[in-house]
Amino acid sequence: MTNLQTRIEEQIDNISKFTATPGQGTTRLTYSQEDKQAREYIKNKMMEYGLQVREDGFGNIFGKLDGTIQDAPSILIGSHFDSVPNGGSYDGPAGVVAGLEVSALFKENNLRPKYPLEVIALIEEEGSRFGGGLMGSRGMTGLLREEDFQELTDQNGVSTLEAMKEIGLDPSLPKKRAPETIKAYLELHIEQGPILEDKKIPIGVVEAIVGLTQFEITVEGRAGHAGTTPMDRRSDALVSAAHIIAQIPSLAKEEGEGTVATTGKLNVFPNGSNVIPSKTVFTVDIRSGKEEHIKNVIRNLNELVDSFNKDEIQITVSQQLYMEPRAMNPNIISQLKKASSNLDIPYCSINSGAGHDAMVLAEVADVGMLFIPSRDGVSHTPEEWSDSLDIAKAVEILFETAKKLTEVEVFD
Ligand code: HGY
Ligand code: MN
Ligand code: MN
Repeated sequence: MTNLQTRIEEQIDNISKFTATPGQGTTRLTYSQEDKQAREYIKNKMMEYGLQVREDGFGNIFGKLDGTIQDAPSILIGSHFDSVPNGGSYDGPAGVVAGLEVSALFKENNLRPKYPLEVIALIEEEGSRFGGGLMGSRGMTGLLREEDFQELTDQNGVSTLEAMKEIGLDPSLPKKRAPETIKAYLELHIEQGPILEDKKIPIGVVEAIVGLTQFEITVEGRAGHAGTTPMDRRSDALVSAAHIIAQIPSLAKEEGEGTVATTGKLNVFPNGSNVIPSKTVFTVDIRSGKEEHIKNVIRNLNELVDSFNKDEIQITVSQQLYMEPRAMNPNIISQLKKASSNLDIPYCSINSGAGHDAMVLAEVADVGMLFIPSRDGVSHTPEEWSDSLDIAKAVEILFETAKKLTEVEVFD
């Protein structure tokens, strides 16, 4: 095993230890104690690799290698470091570690870039604590307004600002980053699907990322005694929600073209086995490669909800995230492909069914993404695994590409 591969494995393994559910996968919610541990680890690594470390007012972490051109825009390289509940070790950290190792190669080869290289570790990409997702990148690019950020609370009613302060973060630090300070963004991510493994190809060069939207739907009825309330005198919030949820997969199947729809979260109140539920809150996640399909499913979902919004059942729908499908930058795509060919690393083009911070950064900068295979195509589970050899290959490709984009000065 190469030195690079060993360093990659060690870092992925160390970061995976920062979990609230040891032995049951990675649970690292934003601004949690596990976030704080991972943050300290990442910042120490950045310092060890000679980078200037800072955090912004959202808690995004930046490790900068200065360029020779004064005040030049940076090439950002990284990913997120939060997780889904009971997720895997590679979703996010593989990209952060790849960014760190690209910067280490700059240091080892004593390279001075003209444009700065910045390793970034972004918060709340998954939305597992505050909902929606892509929060760190949306905040940094201004897509999420500061006032909306401050309004966000988790399911215990803890606000973003309170949670930040609990782990010693300073929300008064600069938040939105001027777009002109970013020249490009590169991200390595695990594929989270079966394509690369089926094709036995180690690298996917991402062409486009699906559009996605997330809703939180609240159904309100009336609590009652499970034993004494006659069946014809109930306003059962869970039964209405169940009817809606059961029909959501067919909304996506009828739309076709790879459209998907998922209910991943369902909370029942007051959640007593002998109490007729007074309220349920559930999520709906809709994705497609074409925006028209997303809009069609949204329209059909609203019609479905309206058909249950009657008698003593009240239903409210709140949209938490909407991102159009996003193509990666053609110039960066060709640079990633050229670097792969020059390094004799097999690659193919691939589209992303998962959302990524890259789709947000694409609003303000040129963006490129690489995928590596996920074993058995699984992700968002403790079984998630990718080969450090593939991560090392991606690091080499990103290193070649970053040297070009930062216009490294070649000393003869
Ligand atoms: O949901 C997604 O696609 C990503 O894992 N946040
Ligand atoms: Mn991810
Ligand atoms: Mn994920």
